[in-house]
Amino acid sequence: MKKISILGVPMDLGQTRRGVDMGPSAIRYAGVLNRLKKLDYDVEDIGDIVVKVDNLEEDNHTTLKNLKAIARISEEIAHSIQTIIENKRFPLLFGGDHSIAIGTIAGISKFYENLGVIWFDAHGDLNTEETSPSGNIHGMPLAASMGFGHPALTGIRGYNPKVNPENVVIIGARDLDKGERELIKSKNIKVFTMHEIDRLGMTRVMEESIHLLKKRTDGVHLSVDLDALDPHDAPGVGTPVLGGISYRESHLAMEMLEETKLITSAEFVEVNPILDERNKTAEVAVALMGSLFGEKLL
Ligand code: EXY
Ligand code: MN
Ligand code: MN
Ligand code: MN
Repeated sequence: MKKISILGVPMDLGQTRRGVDMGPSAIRYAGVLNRLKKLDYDVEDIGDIVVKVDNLEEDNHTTLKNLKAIARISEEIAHSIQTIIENKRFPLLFGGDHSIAIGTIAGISKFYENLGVIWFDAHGDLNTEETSPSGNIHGMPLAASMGFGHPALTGIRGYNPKVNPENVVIIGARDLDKGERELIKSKNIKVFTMHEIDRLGMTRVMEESIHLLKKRTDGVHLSVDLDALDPHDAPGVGTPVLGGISYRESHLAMEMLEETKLITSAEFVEVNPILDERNKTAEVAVALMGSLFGEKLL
């Protein structure tokens, strides 16, 4: 698809560190529009979803922070995505914290019989109300998309589940909670932890991921949490974990995805310019988009 629609979601309600709502601005400032236009795409920036919490909105749920507001905004994200896909354009979202993925996947999934998801992340984002150590919804979007968790999160757009666990591949994990490990085992979710990346190399990890999803799915959503990368390369994230994917490995992964033309939608999340070093993490995100959309040196 040579037509891309950019949608910003300045949402910081899925966690407690302010500043990630400035992620879409930071990514735009890093020059994403020109970068993609140079690759000959028809790119439109449709602006940002309005993320506003009404004081009157009752959000006194104790274990799921900002549940009502996140559920409401997820519906809006899903609605906007639906319009983008109906217009036959590629949805490219900028977060915001990772809770935005609940709305993204809810908007995308009904256009596919069998949606696949590639989830680059230091974390599993597989918690539910019962297993979450924090109550932060950005640690739950992948579970919610597979139908596990609070109905207000799993039921966006009125259907559930959005993704079959067999169609999910997590890459870069190195910080998983007990309940997340149990879900991975019981649902047989494919996870390439940093151990597998070290051992097999990114080439083989991507070959296996692509092979698995190619035969099973008719569309693949790419969700890139910048904390998948090593904090030396991507310091501007709210929940950094040492020992991550290198800058070069992450480019290789994007380049291999580009070669297969497997990806049908994408989001780049958790860029927090307040925690960053001179917009480095937003620039990394834009560079990765360059590779994902076909930038070549020669
Ligand atoms: N597993 C932890 C929690 O659920 O609170 C940390 C989650 C961080 C989620 C980040 C964005 O990927
Ligand atoms: Mn995440
Ligand atoms: Mn993460
Ligand atoms: Mn590059």
